[in-house]
Amino acid sequence: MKDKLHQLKDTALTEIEQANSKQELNQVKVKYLGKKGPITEILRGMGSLSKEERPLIGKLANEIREEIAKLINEKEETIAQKALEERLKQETIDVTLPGKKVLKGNRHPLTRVIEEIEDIFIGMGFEIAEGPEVESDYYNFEALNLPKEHPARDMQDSFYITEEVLMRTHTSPVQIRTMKSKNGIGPVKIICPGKVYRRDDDDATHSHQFTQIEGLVVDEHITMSDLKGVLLNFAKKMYGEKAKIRLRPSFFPFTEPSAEVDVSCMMCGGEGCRVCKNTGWIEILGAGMVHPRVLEMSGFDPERYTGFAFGMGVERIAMLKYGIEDIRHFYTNDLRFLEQFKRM
Ligand code: FA5
Repeated sequence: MKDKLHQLKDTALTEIEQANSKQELNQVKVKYLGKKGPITEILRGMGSLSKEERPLIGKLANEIREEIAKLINEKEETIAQKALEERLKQETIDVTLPGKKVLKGNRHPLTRVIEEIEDIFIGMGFEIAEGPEVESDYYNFEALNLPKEHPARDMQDSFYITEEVLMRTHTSPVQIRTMKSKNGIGPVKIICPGKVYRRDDDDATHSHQFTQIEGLVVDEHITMSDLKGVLLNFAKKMYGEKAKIRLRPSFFPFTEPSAEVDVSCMMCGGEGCRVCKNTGWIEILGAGMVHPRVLEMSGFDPERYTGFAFGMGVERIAMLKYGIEDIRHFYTNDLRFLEQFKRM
């Protein structure tokens, strides 16, 4: 019986030694320490032993069972430790590997130009005013001296929502809203940047949605020379100290007199080139002295107050600044185009 127990111990030790996984070790545990295992069987058959043998064999069987259990526990820990080491090895972070590049966005060229223009005018004491893109016929046309059926409405083909509501065709309605909010008391000195909409066919220089910046100054003793001075300063800040401007007579129902304003060609410095069609000048905005009727309709006394206003297309200014030949580049969001403005 003694020999049988020692033999049992030897095979159990070999099997524990050879077990390489938790499952294999579990099988060994069940085989030797389970209720139907050989040691339990020996202990159960003790009744057939002699009185002297019984305590000896009982003691030995218990010792061997304890030793097997101890070894199984130790092996369990070794296997768990090994598994942990294996996992840690696999999960090791290699800090020397190059990191994943995080793509950084940049400001849209139109946003840049809007901010640049805003900064120039803020530097001259202007404030920024905003208004709704969905506008009433009254603010977009009527209050700007463009009554219904006025032929000059054809200058701005419109997207109507109802008879009385439309997508604003220019930023000029913000002039009216601002003047009305002042209850007839000057001064007013604002610029109004924002999106505008026209039923124009899209081509290289026209878009059905584009951006304008409007300017308005109303106070006592404002003259056309104030308008010229402000616009000349703007041109110099935007296109360089050598920039010149010229005013050509024009017509807008909301200004009298009205003018188209040209800036000396920034490509050739006024010499004449393809961009300025050899004239040396490029048209950048419309302007004029606020029509007395517009002042009156907005609550200002035209006997006391005068004012000037101007409106420019931001895309046009940006195209000239960066040499962009097609307005549609601003809206198609082709990264190859946008990324060129990353470092500017
Ligand atoms: C106006 O919209 C007047 N409200 C400007 C103004 C304000 C004049 C205050 C006097 C006093 P005009 O329709 O010319 O004017 O438009 C102004 C600028 O918007 C143009 O010079 C041009 O640069 C730009 N523009 C006009 N239509 C389009 C279009 N479809 N796509 C892109 N830019 C356009």
